Amino acid sequence: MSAFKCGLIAIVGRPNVGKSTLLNRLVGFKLSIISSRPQTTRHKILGVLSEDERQFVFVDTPGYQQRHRSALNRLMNKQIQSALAEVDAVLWLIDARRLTAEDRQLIPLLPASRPVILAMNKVDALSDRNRLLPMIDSVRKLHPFAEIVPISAESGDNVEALKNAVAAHLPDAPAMFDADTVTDRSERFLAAEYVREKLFRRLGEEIPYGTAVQIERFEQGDGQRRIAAVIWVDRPAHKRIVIGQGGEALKAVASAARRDMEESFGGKVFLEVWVKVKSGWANDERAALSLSGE
Ligand SMILES: Nc1nc2c(ncn2[C@@H]2O[C@H](COP(=O)(O)OP(=O)(O)OP(=O)(O)O)[C@@H](O)[C@H]2O)c(=O)[nH]1
Ligand SMILES: [Mg+2]
Repeated sequence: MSAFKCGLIAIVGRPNVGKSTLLNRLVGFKLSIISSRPQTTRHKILGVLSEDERQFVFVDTPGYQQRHRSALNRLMNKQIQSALAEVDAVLWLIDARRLTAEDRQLIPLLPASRPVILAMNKVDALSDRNRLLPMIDSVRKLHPFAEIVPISAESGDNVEALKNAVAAHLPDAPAMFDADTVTDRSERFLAAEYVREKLFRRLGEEIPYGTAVQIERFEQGDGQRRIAAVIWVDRPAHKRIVIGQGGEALKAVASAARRDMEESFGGKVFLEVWVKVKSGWANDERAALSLSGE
C-alpha cells in the first residue's frame, strides 16, 4: 500500500498572471479574489485539495513586484518570501504570451533545493499556438524546472495535468487538514475579500489602492448571516465615487458581494456596507488594516 502524501505548494508569480484563478480552479471553490487589475491579492491564503491518497495545500500569494515600494508592498513581498521558505514545491506562473522583466525579478527567489514547476498560463489567449514551443525552449534556460506545463486556469485546460505534475513531488506525510477543510481563512475574512473584489472590478481605475475593507459585524444563526462591512477610503471625493449616483455603485458592489457570500457559505446573507473616510493614515497602519481584512 502506498503511503499518504501531503505537501505545501506555493503559487507565485508577478501580478495578474492568474495565480488566484488557478488556486480557485484547483480547489474548486471561490477562495481567492480575482480581477483584471494587478495586485488584487494582498494576503497569503491557503487552499486545500483533499483526495483519497493525497492532500495538496496550495498557498496563493500576492503578485511579486519591486516597482512600487509602499509599506503595503513591502509586507506583500515579505509574505511571498515567507511562503517560499517553508514549502515542499513551488508553482511559478507566467503568462504564456510573454515573459516580462517583472517575471524575471522572481527568479532569484526560487529555491534551489525544492522542485519548481513552471505553469505557462492563459494559453487560451495565445493567437498562435505554434509560439508555445519556442517559448518553452527559451524559458527552460531560466531555472532547472521539474516540469513545464502550459495551462489555462480560466478554462481549466490542462490543469489536471498540472495537478499530477505537482503530485509527483508531494512528500510522504500525513494530512495537514481534515478532508472537508478548504482553507485556513475564516468566513469573515472571505466576506471582506468578496467586497474588495467587487470594488476592484466595478470601480476600476478610479479606486485607489489605499482602500481597505473591514468587517464590523458578523453574526450567524438559523442558517442566516448578518454581516456589516466598512469600506475605508482616504478622501470625501473617493467616498462619493464608491457610493455613486444615487447610491447605485455601492448597491451593485454590495449585492454582488452578497451573492458570492451566499454561494460560498450556503444560506441567506443580510449584508450592510458603509463607506467611511479616514484620512492621514500612517502608511503602516493602513497596510496593516489592508492585510488583516478583519
Ligand atoms: N484568458 C485568460 N485569462 C486568465 C486566465 N487566468 C486568469 N486570467 C485573467 O487574468 C486576470 C488576473 O487573474 P488573477 O487570478 O486575479 O491573477 P493574480 O495572478 O492572482 O493577480 P494578483 O493577485 O494581482 O497578483 C483576470 O482578469 C483573470 O480573469 C486564463 O487562463 N486565460
Ligand atoms: Mg491574486
